[in-house]
Amino acid sequence: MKDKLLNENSKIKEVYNNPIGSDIIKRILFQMNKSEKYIDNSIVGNMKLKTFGKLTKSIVGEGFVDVFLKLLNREVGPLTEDSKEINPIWWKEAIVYQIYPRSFKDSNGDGIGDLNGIIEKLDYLKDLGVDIIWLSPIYDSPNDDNGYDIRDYQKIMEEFGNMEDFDNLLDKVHSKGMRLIMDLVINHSSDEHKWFEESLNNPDSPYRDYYIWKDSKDTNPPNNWNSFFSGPAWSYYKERDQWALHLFTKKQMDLNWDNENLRKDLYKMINYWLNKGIDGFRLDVINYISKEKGLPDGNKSIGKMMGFYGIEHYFYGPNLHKYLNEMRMQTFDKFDVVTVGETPGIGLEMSRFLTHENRKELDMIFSFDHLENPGKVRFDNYKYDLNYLKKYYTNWMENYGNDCWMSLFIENHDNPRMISKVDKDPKYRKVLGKLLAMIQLTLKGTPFIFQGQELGMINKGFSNINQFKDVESLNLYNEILPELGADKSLEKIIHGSRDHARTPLQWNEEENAGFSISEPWIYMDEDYKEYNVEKQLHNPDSIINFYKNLIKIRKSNIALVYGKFESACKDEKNIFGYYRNYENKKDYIELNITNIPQKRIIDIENYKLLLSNYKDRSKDLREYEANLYLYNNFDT
Ligand code: ISL
Ligand code: CA
Repeated sequence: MKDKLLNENSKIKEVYNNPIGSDIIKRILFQMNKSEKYIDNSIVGNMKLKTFGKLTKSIVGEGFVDVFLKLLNREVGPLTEDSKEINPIWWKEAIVYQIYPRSFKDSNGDGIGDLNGIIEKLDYLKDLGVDIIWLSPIYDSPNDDNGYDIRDYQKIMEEFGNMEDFDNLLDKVHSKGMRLIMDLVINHSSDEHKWFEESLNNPDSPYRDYYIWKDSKDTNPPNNWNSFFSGPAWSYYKERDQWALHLFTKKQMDLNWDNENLRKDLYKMINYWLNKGIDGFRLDVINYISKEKGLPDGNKSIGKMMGFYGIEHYFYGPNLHKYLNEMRMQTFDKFDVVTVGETPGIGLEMSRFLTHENRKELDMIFSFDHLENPGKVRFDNYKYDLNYLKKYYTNWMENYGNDCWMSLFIENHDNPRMISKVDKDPKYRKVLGKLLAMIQLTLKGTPFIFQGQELGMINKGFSNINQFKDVESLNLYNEILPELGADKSLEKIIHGSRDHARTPLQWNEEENAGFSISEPWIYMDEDYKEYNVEKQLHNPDSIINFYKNLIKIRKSNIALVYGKFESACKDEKNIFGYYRNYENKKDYIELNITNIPQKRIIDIENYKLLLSNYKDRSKDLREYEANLYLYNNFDT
């Protein structure tokens, strides 16, 4: 690799041909809402990196080229030729369902969901067609960030139950033929974790160096990095006369992965859970674990553009691949389990390095580049254009390769509901919910359904800042309040708050939506009276039943799992059409991704309709119409 190192005399097009370079350039263009045609332009393409740096200095600022080169020249090693065939394995065929335990089902009437509540509903999940359940964190935690701040990795959060309840849950999940994966939050721990307390207070502690400590820089924080949840990423502790790094809240302290003993302790803890028989992990912000040596200041332009300073020094850090491979060999690789890494900011090419089967790092990752339209961020008020989703998925379907496997998701506990992003008009809620299901369950990859998605849940009718619970929303509100004033600040929070996804699952039309006999821990509106599980299970035309049918079809139709993706109308706007081909089987998926009727592009005469979100047939495609066909022209 060494002879291929890029330097400041390299041309922009060479940089673009480097996998990491291509990801970063695409990311920047995305953030600026600029087309990739920029790079194809031969004047730009032939420009040397240093010239580009000089010309754009007023935009990208000092030092940009250096930072960029450092990322480009990360030792990532070559990838082998793409395999001809996909390696079949259980988790590629599975349907995953994400549970946010606090809001799934309350069994003991304290208004908070719990493990026994989940046990009560296992038959519901089984019946839906779920194969793997992913639990957001259930470990002991002071709940500064709803369990993503872990105090004790080997203890269950009291509100959720105890270890006996957990063992019981795991047993029941397995006895029903499903699997269970846990959330693993190891970029940081709670400041109430005993490691942190020791690291802070005891100079002789073996845990002294388990966190990222640094001296002041002229009485200021050690660098300009900021937290994802407002304010600086550093807190000063007088006990050590030093600052500790926290990329998230003040109570989520970043662990020092460069310390070998810390890594060993983490692997021990991971093996504790694997030995219990769980089936894998979702790894929280796992691409942030390795930070650049010396923790240099973040580039100001990148910081301004991304909204966060310092990110280029840890989102794809120097030892990331090494640590992931080491962790896998010490833990996961000894068991038959699946891992999926949550990796904000990681593009397709980097992702290939993280998930390529030969490299033994992660099985899948969550890429986030499809959750907002180009140039937009979560807190912006805009209507999401599904043409972008089509472009994003088409690119991944065509270029991710047979040795990597994609995770397919459009919602999780960190994002507003997808239906609300695309079209708030209630008359389209049902067809749109089904269209989104059709996309997610017919593409190549493992679908991750977030609780409530199967009901077509939408954003909540929040109207007052006091209704919000999420630390991100509350911190952001306080940060923007002085400049924007109360009304505008509230409006922004309402657009982007993670709390939209965190309200109780709507089970029936009884009080508190059948979630709890007491008032739930978080606000909920009246939507459950119409949109709830019980009602939908009884209605053959409901979104839930659409999901159920779709999952059944997928499971009996191997082309929908391993079939090759073939675009049917790549360049036509407003229609998303594709085939899934597998030996002599072929499916065709036809989607109108707008609320305006569209002319059909592919003649469907020889196709047999398997499922549609409209009852009758028509010549043109109606608003958000979604059809799944089987090609009917084979003899077998
Ligand atoms: O919301 C974000 C920043 O504004 C996202 O970048 C998000 O924080 C990121 O996807 C990481 O999320 C995960 O780690 C967080 C936790 O709050 C989220 O719930 C979790 O999914 C810190 O542990
Ligand atoms: Ca409870």
